[in-house]
Amino acid sequence: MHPKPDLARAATSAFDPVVAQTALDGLTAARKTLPPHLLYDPEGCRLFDAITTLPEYYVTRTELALLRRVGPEVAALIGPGASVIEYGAGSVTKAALLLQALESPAAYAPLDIAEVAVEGTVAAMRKRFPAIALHPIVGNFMEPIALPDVPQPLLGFFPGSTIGNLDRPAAIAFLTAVRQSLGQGARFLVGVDLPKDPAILVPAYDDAAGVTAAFNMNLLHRLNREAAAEFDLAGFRHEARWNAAHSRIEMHLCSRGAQSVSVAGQPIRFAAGETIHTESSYKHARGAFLDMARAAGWESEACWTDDAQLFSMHLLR
Ligand code: AVI
Repeated sequence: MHPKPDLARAATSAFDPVVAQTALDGLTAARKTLPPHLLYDPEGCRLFDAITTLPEYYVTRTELALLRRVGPEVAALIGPGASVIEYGAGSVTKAALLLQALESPAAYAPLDIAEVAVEGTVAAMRKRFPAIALHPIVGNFMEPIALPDVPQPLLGFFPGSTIGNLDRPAAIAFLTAVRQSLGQGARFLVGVDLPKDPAILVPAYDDAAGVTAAFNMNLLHRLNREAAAEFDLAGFRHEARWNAAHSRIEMHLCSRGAQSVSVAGQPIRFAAGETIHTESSYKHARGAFLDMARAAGWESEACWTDDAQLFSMHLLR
């Protein structure tokens, strides 16, 4: 039984009982953890946008360059008149690159749980692609979803290596749900970050300007606001670790000393050096990714990487 949030705290205007319960569940576990989706409040989204342009964060610029390079090959494999379903709605630039590369695409449908994100993406696309039918879809992409009636062939799109933020069972569940939604005959284009030297990986998640640290620490600000928590931010520091056994970068918030922090009225004790694990970013080699894709019913049609082998783009069918 997990402790319940102190509902008297609900009087705080920004208090969110779901965030508070999620925080208590994670912080009372044997190994303290918080789900990565909590990183993305409006300030977290702003900081993540800033991360994508950092010199150390090779992920975004490498994927953009790869997409520019392989766009014509993707277009030749898909053929004319395709409808693109994007899982998540945070990457107007990447979706625009894909639509530009395809031969007379018929429709674009971004799917996201956040209605504002979907509407914003559709508004940006309407200006750039007035001839393409736009279908905003609000929903949870971890579940099979009824798609709008759009012309075939269907091309799912999931850039950014966001799949790396899911552990293996969740990644397989996601790939299975997408397969069920898109149906037989569809393709799925997925951006997947590759394993590489930790000397490149660790700075990408612990940059010199401290933007990723601010992104991680912002989670404590959020809990102070939305979970009636009393974190003293000076008592924690950001840490990025390469976990070779699991081929993943982990982000942690490390307690600088022994302390007790009240969260929704419950005392949460930290030993000196104890951490809250806030995010995993799995780096999948080609075979490891395809193994998960096959477990979800997909086959490989093509796989491209940049010359430095930093990032991969998989086309599944
Ligand atoms: C969104 N996701 C793919 C990013 C990543 O690289 O795992 C999130 C991120 N966390 C810290 N920096 C970037």
